Amino acid sequence: MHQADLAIYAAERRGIHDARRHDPGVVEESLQPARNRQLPAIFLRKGADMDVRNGMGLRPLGTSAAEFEQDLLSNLYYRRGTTVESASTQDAYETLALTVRDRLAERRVRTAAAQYAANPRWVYYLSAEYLLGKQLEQNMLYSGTDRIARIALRQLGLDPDEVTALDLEPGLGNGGLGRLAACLLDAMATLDIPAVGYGIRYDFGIFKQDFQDGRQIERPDDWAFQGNPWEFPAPDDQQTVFFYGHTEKDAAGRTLWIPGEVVFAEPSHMLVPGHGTDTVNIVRLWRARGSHSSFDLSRFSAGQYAEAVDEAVHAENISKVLYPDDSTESGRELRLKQQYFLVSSSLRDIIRRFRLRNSDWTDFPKKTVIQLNDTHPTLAIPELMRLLVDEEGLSWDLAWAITKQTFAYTCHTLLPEALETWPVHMFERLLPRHIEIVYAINEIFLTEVRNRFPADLDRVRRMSIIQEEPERRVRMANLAVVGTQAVNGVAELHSRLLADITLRDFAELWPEKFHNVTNGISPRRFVKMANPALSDLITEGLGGDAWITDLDRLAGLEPLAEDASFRLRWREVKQANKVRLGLGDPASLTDVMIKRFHEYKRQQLKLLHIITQYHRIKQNPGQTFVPRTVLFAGKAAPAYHAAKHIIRLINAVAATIDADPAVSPYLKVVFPANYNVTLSSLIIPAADLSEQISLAGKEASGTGNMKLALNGALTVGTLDGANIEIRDRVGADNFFLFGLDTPAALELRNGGTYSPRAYYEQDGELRRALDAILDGKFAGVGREVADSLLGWDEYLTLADYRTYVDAQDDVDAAWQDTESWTRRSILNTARSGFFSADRTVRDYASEIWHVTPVKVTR
Ligand code: 26W
Repeated sequence: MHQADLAIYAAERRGIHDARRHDPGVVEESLQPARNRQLPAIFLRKGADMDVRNGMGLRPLGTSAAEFEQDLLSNLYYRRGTTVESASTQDAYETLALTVRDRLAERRVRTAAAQYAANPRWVYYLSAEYLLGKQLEQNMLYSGTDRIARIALRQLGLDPDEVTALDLEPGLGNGGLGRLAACLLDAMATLDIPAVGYGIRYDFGIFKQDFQDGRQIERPDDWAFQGNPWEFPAPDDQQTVFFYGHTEKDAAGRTLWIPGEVVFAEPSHMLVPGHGTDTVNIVRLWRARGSHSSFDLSRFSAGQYAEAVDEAVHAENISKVLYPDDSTESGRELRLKQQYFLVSSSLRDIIRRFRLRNSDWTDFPKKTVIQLNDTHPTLAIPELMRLLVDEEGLSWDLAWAITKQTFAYTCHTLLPEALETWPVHMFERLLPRHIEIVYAINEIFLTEVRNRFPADLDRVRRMSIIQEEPERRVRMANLAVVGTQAVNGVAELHSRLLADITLRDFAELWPEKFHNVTNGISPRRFVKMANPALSDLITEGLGGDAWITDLDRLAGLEPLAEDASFRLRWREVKQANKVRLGLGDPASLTDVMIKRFHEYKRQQLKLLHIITQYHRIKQNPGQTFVPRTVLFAGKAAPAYHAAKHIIRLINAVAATIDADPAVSPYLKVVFPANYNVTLSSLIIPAADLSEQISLAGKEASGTGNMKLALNGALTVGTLDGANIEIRDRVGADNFFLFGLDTPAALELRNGGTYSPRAYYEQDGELRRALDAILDGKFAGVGREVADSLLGWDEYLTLADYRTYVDAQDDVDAAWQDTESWTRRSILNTARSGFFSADRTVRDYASEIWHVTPVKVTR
């Protein structure tokens, strides 16, 4: 916004501010379009007489293939403006998407009506990342149109697989945190919980990964280049977001923020259907737009084309691209801008929804619970304070009481470098009002700490939201704990380590605030959709498909593990899934390690086992070995060079083995590029062995481990994250355990005695493996990897090498007893019902959210 406009704007705010000082009812109409919009009568009609279709006089959408075909045709003509003859496959795809979407949109209307009528307590999930996966197959399944759609397409002479192949995957996340958010939204809808997910509609999602001479290269992910048929833009719900500028005190001593930059946040939402219910919630994603006057016509007509759009580009940069880091903070100001953009627009939208049915602020926390998905949306705490105190005129104390009751915080990591802190100077420049509010919150908080722990200056220094040394920074995790009513980890061990170590001071001050909610996954996405053959066998075995929304019913498979014919069919399904994947020999043991690359996840340890096996096969030409296909998949953050060295070495080792006829019959390493939700759904059903080998105490939970166990893979893993709970439930006999546990790892790491070289000296196989790398045996690459392992070896890879290789020998031995392996595979599935995201959401609902479902009537 031009200086001139900003000045007018500042005057207007001062005007409103003064006006409001006298009459709080005054609202900035000019800024907030559509506020206090009257609810259409239909929303106010109560209960049973709520027949939307007839209330809205709409013909019900057909459920037969013929009626679906009719709708396809009319959408092709009226919404795509083309005919069957001249339709492109993209036309057919968009038309199919719209025709399926309509059936969910009808439910959405009824859901919105039922939820507004109920005026419930809402769950708002604030996340900087969502890995939603492809939408078409999901929405066809949830709308029950998958069968009739395929028939209708064929009727029109179109190939369903060719059309559905055009579906796009919104890659608006990095890994575990983003996919968990999507699984939880799916479960909230399936459990009829009134909920809205809020996020950012990045123009460019997680980069596309490719390999060039074994190196990872990144390409921009222009995911919605062809448009996205699954979103509903809602420009009339646009919000205004401020940045920079300064604050002023008015005569009454109230604070006014005069921004230096004003950006518009335009929302679009995607439908989040529940399975087996009519509830359809939404995820609302914000996109940054320049203000109306951000295009400078005078400059344009002067030929200054770039300058003319400079401001608009500057504004739109905020939601341009997802930050591809998943463990190290970028520290970039644009990232902080993204985080504030998300929370300010979302809170204004949340307040708009609250105001539709409520007018007493003290009811706000009764009607609203906001879950912060890690520290990334923590600015929501000072932002709600600013809106309540500065804009709504509430007293500080009332505002603070409301704020603390409204928010809850989930921590997803234990890595110190992943706990975000922002420089105070950046805060002062970008968010001048928020740093004032953070200081005020900190003052109140530290007073409580000093009262409770008098004279414990160290504790005050540790707990302060403001880090003083070496640089003044805002500790977002501390702010998140102080400003919320509940804090949780994502697996039992993780939550315990948070309370005992990472956030110990806070757990001693507020023990009642700390909870555990073990992660879960969507059985619809990762069993029903990813593994239809297994789903059909399970449904047959259990005599019905109620398990899809009641996963504990999988326990009914236990007796079938003793049934040889059921075991045979179980193996046939796995075999078919391997053939479908088409990577490696389907008869071999498919050993899978799929996750983001990070040294704590220890893909380097898997590599040492592969090289060891390679040497064993080379040195024992006559001996037979269990044929294995080792499959890696995953991306490394572009700036994470140590992880990229590991990727390069894996590709070099894979090529070396492939080229060696003495070894390749027994060992193959495959590394499909561009791991994402779609690829995970292809790999997981084909896996025999699940690699969960992180250093104990480092992986907060893991969710891939749950997906693989539910699809019948056996786990080789450490006592880390949710591995522990998986092993406790599937049984120690059905899990290959190895390695140091957390106390032993902490002891070895912090005891100052750990010498990786000692392990190299004393273990011949380990030495030969590392020497092979150092001697350049694998295309001369990997020296950096070997050097770091023989140097500091941060994640004790060499210390766990021997027990890991021994565990892998146990795997080979177990694999050779096919019937017993299949039995253990069935028991893994049967005993993993606990890891449903539905159970996770039920835990959040009963322990933290205290919400009740709203049934959507037909
Ligand atoms: C500041 C950069 C950044 C970005 C993302 C730091 C940390 C993150 C995420 C918290 C990392 C993440 O995805 N954590 C994973 O969250 C999953 C869901 O709870 C867990 O299952 C994984 O163990 C955890 O690594």
